[in-house]
Amino acid sequence: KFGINQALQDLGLNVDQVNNGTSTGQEWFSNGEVIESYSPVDGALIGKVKSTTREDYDRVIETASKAFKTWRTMPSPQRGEIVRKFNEELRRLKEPLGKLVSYEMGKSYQEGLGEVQEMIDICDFAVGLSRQLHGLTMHSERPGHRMYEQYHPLGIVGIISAFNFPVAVWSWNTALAWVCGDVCVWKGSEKTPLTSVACQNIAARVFNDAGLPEGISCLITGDYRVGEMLSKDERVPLISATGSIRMGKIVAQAVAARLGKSLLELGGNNAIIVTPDANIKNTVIGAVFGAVGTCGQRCTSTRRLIVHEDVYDKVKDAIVAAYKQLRIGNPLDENNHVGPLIDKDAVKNYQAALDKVVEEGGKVIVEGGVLEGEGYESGCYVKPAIAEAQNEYEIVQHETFAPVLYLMKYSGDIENALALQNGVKQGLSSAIMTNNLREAERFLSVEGSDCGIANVNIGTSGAEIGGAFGGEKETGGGRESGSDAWKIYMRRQTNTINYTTELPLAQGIKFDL
Ligand code: UN1
Repeated sequence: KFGINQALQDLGLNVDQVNNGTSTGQEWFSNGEVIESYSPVDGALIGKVKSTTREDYDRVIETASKAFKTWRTMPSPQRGEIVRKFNEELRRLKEPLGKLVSYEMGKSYQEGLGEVQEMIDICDFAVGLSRQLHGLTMHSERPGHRMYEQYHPLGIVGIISAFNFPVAVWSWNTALAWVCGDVCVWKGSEKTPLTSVACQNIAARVFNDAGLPEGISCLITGDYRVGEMLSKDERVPLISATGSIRMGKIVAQAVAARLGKSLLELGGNNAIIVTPDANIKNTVIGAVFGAVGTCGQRCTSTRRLIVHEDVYDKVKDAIVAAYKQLRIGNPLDENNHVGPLIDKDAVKNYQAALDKVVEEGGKVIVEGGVLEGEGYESGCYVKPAIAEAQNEYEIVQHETFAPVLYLMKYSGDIENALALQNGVKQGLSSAIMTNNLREAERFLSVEGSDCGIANVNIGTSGAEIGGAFGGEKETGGGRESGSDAWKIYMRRQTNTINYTTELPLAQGIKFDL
């Protein structure tokens, strides 16, 4: 039987090393109330981590501000070298870290490993990027002048992450921010404090071994009150926050009130459009993984399946048949497809969503329910459910972080499917299953999907790190991870240099003295 002591030991830690939730590197100090971590896998109390007080927080920010002065002067390829070393540690510890993620959060071991792989991939990306923090040069309108732009580090980056990707989202931010020359203060989820502490230990060791000062990687722990310290703090120029739309609106307003920058990655309400000539086998794989993977707790999880009437019954039967094959149970047992929800509150939200969809007129076609008995003692295991529903139902408009899939029908052409797909407030991920070029291109066109991610013939979840990740509308507009997402972690400076003996003014203005 897998236990927490084993998990920590495999990571080179012991229980005494994981009871402080505040750290600037080698220094761990925390004087706030104790947060208890229960594994949703077996219900065991697996850790008690002290949260961050205001005094602890100020000490972190002061140390981070000091560290920034050193870190920002190090050439970025050398910073990349540190990220490379951090990556070597991640590669070495991939299995135990993946297991801890799986045990504390409840996602399958395969997905825990996948999450650590995302960390490894973003570090590789960041190392290359450390030699490519390019600005443009432009031609000046004045003779004997040169213009160019350069990117400088911002300072302290505050990272607020959620329980569902307890390690990867931190790394998407930190790996880029570090090569950009920023220092990071991370508030992980209070639902997964041990994974945060484990990651901070790995990072701290790497920075310390390289002879770098305290404060480049910092951890703070606690609930929204600790998040609020960050979002209101003028010393923190950028807040990158991942979580609910409700949380995002609060953070965005606090950061905007001080004219800080925010990067928001909030809820999704992701749909797959299934067209008449879709490959049904691939549709089923994409939709089922999208809906039940991570027990429906990804921001990219598939919530809605918009199926053309010509193939509706066929798709419905195939999906229902696939759900019958799902094995629900301990996520560390690789025979299972679906693990538990994060906690009992999540179970309540799941049940409420199923009640609500029926109340609004929906028809449950794959029954849900909470599992009981041997192996399900934590009370967090639920059956993935499917309901036929209408897009305008209030519950369908809302993101429920659970394995509940809404099935709906469209008729006529792709416009009608697009109207449904775009007819929600969120705009993260979207997909179309089609072999029809016109439909695929229409879906990707200016009149198509309004989401930050639009996929053809793959599902809504499981984005690669190389692309910019994020979404529109209430998803918050931020972009993390690949492409040029790094730019938000830096400040852009436009430089004009006059190498003549004259001082001509721009716009041809004459000003003779
Ligand atoms: C999230 O759920 O917050 O695209 C991130 C995906 C993963 C990341 C999800 N690569 O599903």
